Amino acid sequence: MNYITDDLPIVACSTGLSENTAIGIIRLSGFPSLDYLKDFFKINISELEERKATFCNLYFNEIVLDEVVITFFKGPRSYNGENILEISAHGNIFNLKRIIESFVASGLFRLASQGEFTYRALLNKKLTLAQVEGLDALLNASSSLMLDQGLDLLNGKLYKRYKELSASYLKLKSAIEMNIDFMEDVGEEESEKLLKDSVSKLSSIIESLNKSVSISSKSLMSPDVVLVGEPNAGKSSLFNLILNDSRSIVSDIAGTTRDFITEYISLGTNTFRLVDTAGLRETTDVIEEEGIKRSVNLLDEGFFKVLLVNVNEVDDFKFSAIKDTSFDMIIFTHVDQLTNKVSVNELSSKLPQATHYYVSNTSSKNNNSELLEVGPMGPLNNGPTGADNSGPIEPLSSVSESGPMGAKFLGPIEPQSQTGPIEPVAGLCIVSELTKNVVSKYQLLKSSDPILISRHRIKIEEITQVFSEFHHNINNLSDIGIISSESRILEGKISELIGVVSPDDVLNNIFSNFCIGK
Ligand SMILES: Nc1nc2c(ncn2[C@@H]2O[C@H](COP(=O)(O)OP(=O)(O)OP(=O)(O)O)[C@@H](O)[C@H]2O)c(=O)[nH]1
Ligand SMILES: [Mg+2]
Repeated sequence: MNYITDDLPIVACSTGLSENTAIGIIRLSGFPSLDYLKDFFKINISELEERKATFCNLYFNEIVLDEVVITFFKGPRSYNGENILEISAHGNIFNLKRIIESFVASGLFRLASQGEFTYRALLNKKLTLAQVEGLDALLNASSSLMLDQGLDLLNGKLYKRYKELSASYLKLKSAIEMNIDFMEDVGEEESEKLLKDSVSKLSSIIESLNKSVSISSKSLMSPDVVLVGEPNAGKSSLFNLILNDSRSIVSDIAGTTRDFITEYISLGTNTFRLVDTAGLRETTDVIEEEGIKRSVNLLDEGFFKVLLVNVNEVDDFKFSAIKDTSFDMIIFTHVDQLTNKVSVNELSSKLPQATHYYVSNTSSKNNNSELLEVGPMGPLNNGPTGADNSGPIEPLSSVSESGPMGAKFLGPIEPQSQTGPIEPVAGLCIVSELTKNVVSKYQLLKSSDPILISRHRIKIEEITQVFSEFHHNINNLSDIGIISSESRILEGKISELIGVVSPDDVLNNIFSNFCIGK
């Protein structure tokens, strides 16, 4: 797609043509004056007041096409700097198409390309590249985080961080120039101090930007809550419990779920994809193996990772592909089938790392929770006070609550912080604990100012890399000529990030995402 287009007047529907709606908005842009439109409106069109809605008929070849409301935005005080007329017509798809075809058939307008209204706004300096990218994010976002990012770009919040980067770079550049040209006037010590100070300021800005891109954008934009575990651990049971529906097949045949199953859940203002996966085990069955491979991939990319473990089978836990995964939650299931006294804390030490540990049945069965001992647990349980906590937990029935479908929940266990006997939290069930943890992790990541636009992420990574070499050379007191030439590479990258330099492929990439009429 090539966006170096002509400047002919263009027309498009800005509200989409995929289904009938009450109102559809057609936009005309780039016409020389209102007089240009006189054959379409029998009112005194050239006297039309700016930014004021006017009800009138729309004509083509002397025939009324529709009753419409028109609003005129005179360039350069318009969205893209050109004369724009917005026509609110009846939103029947056929009606809107007929109107657009009439404008094109008149020979006075051509159909706009994707994003062409906005492209003209960029050319006419009504929007910066960052704002255009913000619009792109806003129009194509599939998560509330991406919507927020779009707004941050549009209103310049993110751009402010980039400006700070650019200003800090310029300070460094002048410190380098001073070092080359005016060292004798300023003095060696002063000049080197200036250089070091400006490098360290720039370094902290780049570090903070780098932090903002270090979180996987996939996991933030389409966050998956992934349930994994060995066959029969109770993944599908928990999946159904969360959905309050028998969506996934539950059976005592190990390997029931062969491929992953997904459903969307709304928590707060965010939507998460809940994923039930194939039980992890070594297998010679090719199809099951493929299902397991997919499960592990989903886990790697997942936003919130939950490991379910049958509390009776921890010693057998051996699935190597996930042993280095850091889980958000480990849930010990099948508590009701306990036959021997076990220590949850001891069991945890045989499993991958996790932030939270829970004990909960995932199906309604009798329990043997008096056999479950929470603590002491060695290194994982060294809390601040170091108190001994070897007591068995309270019997399940007295402290837990039946969740949907009769699930029993024994309470959260926080090995790192727990010092006394675990007091299971009454009145909670595992589903609400899980959802609470998912939401709070998402809120935490959201508050860390992540940058999600992929072009920005790539540029920030490039800047970090170039800067690290540059920094190395400064620290090693390399030749100031080399430092100066490296700083120019850095400058180029920063300019690209800010959008001062926007190669055609960048523009094409952005605008190819836009819908027609924007
Ligand atoms: N006693 C008891 N049974 C449970 C518990 N959770 C699940 N089950 C039962 O264990 C069996 C396996 O449960 P699923 O939910 O199908 O297990 P899964 O992890 O999805 O298993 P695969 O799909 O084979 O990987 C079913 O018969 C469940 O009813 C629990 O906490 N206690
Ligand atoms: Mg299953």
